Amino acid sequence: MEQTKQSTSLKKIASQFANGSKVVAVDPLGNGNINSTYLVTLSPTTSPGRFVLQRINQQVFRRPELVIQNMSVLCEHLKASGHTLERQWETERQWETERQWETERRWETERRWETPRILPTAQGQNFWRDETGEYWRAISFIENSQVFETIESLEHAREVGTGLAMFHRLISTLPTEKLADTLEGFHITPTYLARYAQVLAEREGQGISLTANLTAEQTAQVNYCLAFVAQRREWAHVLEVAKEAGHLPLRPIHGDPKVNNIMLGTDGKAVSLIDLDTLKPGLVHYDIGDCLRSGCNPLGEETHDWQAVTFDTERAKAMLEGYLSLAKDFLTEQDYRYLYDAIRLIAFELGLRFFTDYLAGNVYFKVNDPDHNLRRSLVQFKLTESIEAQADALKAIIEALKIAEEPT
Ligand code: GN1
Ligand code: MG
Repeated sequence: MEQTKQSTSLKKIASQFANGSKVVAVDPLGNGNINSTYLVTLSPTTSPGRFVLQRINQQVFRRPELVIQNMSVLCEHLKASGHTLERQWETERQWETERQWETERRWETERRWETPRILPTAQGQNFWRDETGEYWRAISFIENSQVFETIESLEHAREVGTGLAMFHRLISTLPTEKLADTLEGFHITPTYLARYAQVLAEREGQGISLTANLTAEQTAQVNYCLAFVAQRREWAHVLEVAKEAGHLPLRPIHGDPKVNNIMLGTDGKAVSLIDLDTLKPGLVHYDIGDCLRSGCNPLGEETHDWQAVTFDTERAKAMLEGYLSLAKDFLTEQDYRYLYDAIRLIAFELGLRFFTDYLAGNVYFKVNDPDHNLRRSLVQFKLTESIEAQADALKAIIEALKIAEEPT
């Protein structure tokens, strides 16, 4: 009954963006930890027949309209800079000119590339607010492509790296001032450390031990996490110190380029970076680190077998090769210098974010059970440990790639 009610209202919401077409189905899409995402199917005579519908989590994104605005800024930028080479007009149904369907194709690299776009409501608005104040938006669906949860081969790893570089190149000419800071402190590790200290202090203030009511196994896990963070507290400022020192510049970034946000076409080539919620100014190092912590963990970030988690340097090499094949032009000597730290840091940072959320009572990331965030943090900390254990090998890979990519 509940389900029927929910899907009826989802259909009603989806129809705001359907421009008069009949909404046939609204199905959950992907497994995001923050927003709720659906795939909307329109009646078979409609083209394109599908789009993505998303409810923006206002607990996380306090100003959802800015998240949407950033995406529109990107669309405008791509259009203005001529990266929308192929225009497919929706003449059949005589949609307004703003509802043109565009794809970025064969831009410089002779590869198909598409960037998801905001689809307006019939009133021309970029979002729709329901009666409870929730923000909903519609985004174009990238057809003829596939999402993967984990890396399937070294070629896949290479394509994931190439896709990230493709996106970085496309947005590199977008002035950062044009992008709003939609999530203050995002990927600023010292901010996460401060929040962690605050949560620990609050728990202490309640006078209840962190391990009260836990099993012996859970107690050992919590103690492992506490010690893990304590041992890396000082080093965790590394990228922010480099930024402050002027070694690393602010650039537009994706913010969340994990494996399942980099879509591959039917030919196995990267075709799109989706999930543009965290498009904002930042360091490309956050993106590179996030992409590698996600792609080089063969067991995936949701595994229960956290003790077996390792970082695969072969995949890292392939991903970096792919990345540098398109991004070498805009990487400086300093950028290379911080690559290893970035890979180590973003894995650590995500572990810290999950662990803090576990201690805070799971208020940020969606969870399936109360220990979910604890398990996720153990996975990221084990991954960090494996990165640290292979530091020399990873640094040698980066150095060799740097030399290979240097202009002769
Ligand atoms: C969150 O919701 P999702 O899955 O797109 C998070 C990312 C994390 C990721 C870990 C805004 O992304 O930073 O890396 O979970 N997004 C936000 O899976 O915090
Ligand atoms: Mg995301």
